[in-house]
Parts: sequence; C-alpha cells; structure tokens
Amino acid sequence: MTTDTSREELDAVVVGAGFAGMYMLYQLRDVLGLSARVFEAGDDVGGTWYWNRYPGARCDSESYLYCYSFDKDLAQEWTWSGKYPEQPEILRYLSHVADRFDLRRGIQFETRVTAAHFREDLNRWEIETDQGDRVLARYFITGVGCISAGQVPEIEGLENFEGEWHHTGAWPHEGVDFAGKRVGVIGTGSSGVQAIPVIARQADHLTVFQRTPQYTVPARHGTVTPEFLEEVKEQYDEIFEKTRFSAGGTPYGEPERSALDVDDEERRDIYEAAWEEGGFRFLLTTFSDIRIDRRANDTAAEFIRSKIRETIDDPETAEKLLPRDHPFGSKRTLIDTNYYETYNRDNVDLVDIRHAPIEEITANGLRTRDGEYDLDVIVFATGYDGMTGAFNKIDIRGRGGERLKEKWAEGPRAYLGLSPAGFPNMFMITGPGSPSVLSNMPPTIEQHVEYISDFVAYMREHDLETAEAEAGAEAEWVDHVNQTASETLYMLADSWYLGANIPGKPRVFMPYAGGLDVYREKCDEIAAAGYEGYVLRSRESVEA
Ligand code: N01
Repeated sequence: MTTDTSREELDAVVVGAGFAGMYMLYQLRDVLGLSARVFEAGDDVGGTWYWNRYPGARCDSESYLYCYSFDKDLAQEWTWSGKYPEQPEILRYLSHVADRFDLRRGIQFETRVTAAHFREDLNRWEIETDQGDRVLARYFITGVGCISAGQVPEIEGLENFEGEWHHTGAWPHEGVDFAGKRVGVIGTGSSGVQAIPVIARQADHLTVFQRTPQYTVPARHGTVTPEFLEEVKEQYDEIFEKTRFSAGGTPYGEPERSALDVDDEERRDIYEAAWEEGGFRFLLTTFSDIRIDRRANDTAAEFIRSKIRETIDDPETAEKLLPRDHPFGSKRTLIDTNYYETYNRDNVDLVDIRHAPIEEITANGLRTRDGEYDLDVIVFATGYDGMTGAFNKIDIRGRGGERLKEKWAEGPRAYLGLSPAGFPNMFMITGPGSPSVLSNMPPTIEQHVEYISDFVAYMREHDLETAEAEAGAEAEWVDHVNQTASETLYMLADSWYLGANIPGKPRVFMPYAGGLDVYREKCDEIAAAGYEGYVLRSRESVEA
C-alpha cells in the first residue's frame, strides 16, 4: 500500500452484498446517514445465492423465516411460492430488497477487496480493490459469508480432464446441460444431496463418489397455500419476536422431553411425526437432548438408519449409505428431496471413496484405488474453507501491521466473534465465534448488523474515534466458545465447523454453540454497560 493520503474518505466500507452487506448498507446510509460503500465481487446482489446456482439449490430454512424482519412492509408485501425458497426466488427477493431501498447505488459491483490495512497514523482503514480503488474508511465491516470460499480438493490430474467440471459454489449462470452425459458428483454434504437427485433425472448416468455417509432428513418440500401465507403475515410480529429470542433463529420452540424418558413406541411415534413433517424440525423439535447426549442421539441416528434401509432397494447400497462414524447433527444436518430414492434408479451408482480413495483425475474421468470411471462432467460438491477462508483471501492488517491470517493461525479469535483485538473499528457480520451458521441466517445477521449500527451511533454520540476489543475480553470469549462447543456432540465429527475438511487447518470449533438467544442477551448486556470489553478512544486521547 502507498502512503499517499489524498484519497476518497468514507465513513464505512462493507465487503459483500449478500443478506449481511445489504442490510448493513441500509443501516449505515439510510438510518445513520453515513457515507458507506459496499464492494461486491459479483455483478449483482445476492452473495451466496448469487454464486450457488447448482441444480436443486434451495434454502433449508422455511421461506417465511428466511427473510428480513426489519421492515414490516417488506415482510407483508413479499410472497413466497414454496415451503422452502428456491435459489432463483431468493435472488429475486434480494433483488427486490435492493430496488425497494435503492441499495445498488451504494454498491460497487465486480470489485473484490484485496487489502484492508489499519492506518494508525490516521485511525482509518485503507482499503484496496482489484479494480484499483483506494479508499479510507473509519469502519471496516465484513459481510463476506461463512461458506463462500469454495474448496476444490487437490486431486492429481484435474488439469488433464477433457470434460467440464464445476464447483457447486461457482456454478455457471447459463446452467450446465447434463442430457446424455456421464456425470460424477464428488461430495454428499448439503450441496451434494440437493444436486444429486436433480442431476440423476437429467443425466444419462450419474456416479456419486461418497467419502462419508451422512444423515439426511426429507424436506417435504411443496407449495405454500395463500391461507398459510396469510396466517403467517398476520402473526409476523409474534413469529419474528420468537425467532429473535430462540437458540436457532426459528419460532418452533424448544422441546423439553428427553429421548430417554419415553418408551420405544412413543419415541418412534415422535420421530415418525417429525420425519413426516420434514426439515430441521426433526433435529430441533423432537427431544431436548439429541444434540448433547450420545445415548439420546443414538436413538435418532438409528431411526434414520432404519429409514435408509427401508428406502433403498439394494441392501449393499443401503449399507454404504448408513452413517455410523459421527452422531446425528454433529455435522450440519442435511435436508433432501428424494435423495435416498435416487439410489434406486438404474442410472445411478454409488462409489465408496473412503475405502478406495480417488487417486487421479484422468483425461476421460477419474480413477479410484479400485476402478476407473469414464465421465463427461465432474461436479465438485466438496464444500468450503468455512468461516475463515473468505477472510484469508483478503490481506487484512491491524495495529502494528499484524496480519489477521497470522493472528488466526491457530484458529480464529475475536471478541463476540465480531471484533478481533488489535483491529480497531473492524466488525465481522457473522464472524467466527458468533452463532452464525448454527442459526437460521437472516435473524443472526440482523442481530449483528443492528449491534454494529447501534455501536457506531454510540461512538458518534460520544465522539469516539476508535473502538477496539480488549485482548483479555477476546481471550475470555474464545475460551467460552470452546467450552460451549466441548459440551456438545459437535466435537465428535470431522466437520467443516471444525475445519476438518481442509488439510492443515487447525481443529477448532468455529461457530458459537450457545444459541442466538443467549448470545443476543450477552451482546445487549455489553452494549448497556457502555460496550464493556472494548477500549474506546476519543479523538483527543488518540491524538495525545
Ligand atoms: O459442503 P460440505 P456443502 N474428497 O462440506 C466431501 C451450507 N449449505 O457445500 O464428509 C472426497 O458440507 C465431503 O466429505 P466428508 C450448509 O451450511 C446450505 O455440501 O468431508 N470428498 C462432503 O461429503 C453446509 O453445511 C444449503 O468426508 C470430499 C462434501 O464433499 C455448507 O453450506 C445448501 C473431499 C462436502 O460437504 C457446506 O455444504 C448447500 C475430498 N477431498 C450448502 N473434500 C442449504 O441451506 C470434501 N469432500 C440448502
């Protein structure tokens, strides 16, 4: 970076124009009246929903909950067509929000932030982009997404492949024509289980390469009736209130009964009812201890295994699909439509690459330890460098030139998952150490955006120049995040929550597992106490 200071100065720079960056812009510009600019790599709004256009992509949160709550008219005027929102519909919704609040004028598209350095001499962030922009901003706010840095595994020979290949998170806008083709999908996480049934219907032949069998629950997707939507809209205030003060960002309520306090028949009936209802309710509304008690969890896991055996015609294929090496819910719960049924199709094969790993991608397909597979298209549904990957792509430096990447070499550290110590006036919307991905995303994003904008308003009122997390407060928070995770079953899976999918990444549980409700209370207390845990400096004190 150069040292020339004659450059445009803004109050705030925000990175990313997804759910987070869009609402942050609205708060900064339209509520607080600040000068703010969003830099966005894509050519339109949408974030994750702009990039993830793979077949079958839709959200696993129900439509009426996967939206903003901050504007009552917006909530009333938008109408969802399905129980779960499909990717194109979410994108239309976000585009509508952008139009409605005239957000695009504050967003610079096709521009990637490459560097952000805190200039101690100016108390400003100096931000650079790949388009040659250089701006100074008092606040540097990230809305970069938790699962946005796509991960294509390093498999020998990919460059020799003569067919086409795509990662689900960078899907071509014009789509991919699978008709008459031999397709291979690598990966059976959320993206894979959504894409596999759709690709199977379009392709001549589909081979699924599975490393770890996972638990997936039927979505029971369908249209929503006008009566249902009307009822929701009448009760939206109450629904949003419950959502805000819930652990997982839904209004479903928490079950109180233990899976071990009911007899086998009653337990099975409860699981059956939730299985029929579909979606996250199976995890969230059946029993209180599924996520914390291994014995309780085993009852849910065995129920799902029984469903897999019932659904799949070929016992050998069923056996390969049975998840056994981790508890149900310890990896992100998968929600599917006809996933297991897809393996009954004649044009679909399942290959276990745990026991016979992929050794090489060849010109014509791929080779595992046990066989060769000819393919025209390879789909990498292989996930993301979650939570920290998107930060590591930007050269972020705080006081004394400290690099965020180095600060996080042993795992991410930030007070409340929002503010890394040593990085004044930097805020991370749904950063590592916050509830983020363990909650329905819009409510957890709104909580962060509102916390940040209240904080910025407080700083203005009190004529404060910088706010910086105290190292001690950060350390206590990181300990608390680790302690909370250690009391759950999350630690028993090799998940991306733990960074286990990325070779060499430290094994640290990244999201906060204490719940959005508990987290919100903590943030509110901190704010009410004058932003306890932060060092606040006035202009005079920084100049002194
Ligand atoms: O990625 P994943 P995803 N060789 O990491 C396998 C959100 N999301 O894109 O389990 C072979 O979950 C890997 O195997 P294993 C959601 O939060 C939401 O599916 O590591 N295989 C796994 O099967 C989700 O959790 C929605 O052994 C390799 C798969 O690839 C997150 O995004 C939809 C491999 C990756 O699964 C990520 O989901 C989609 C290798 N080298 C995504 N590396 C909705 O709301 C990885 N795999 C609907």
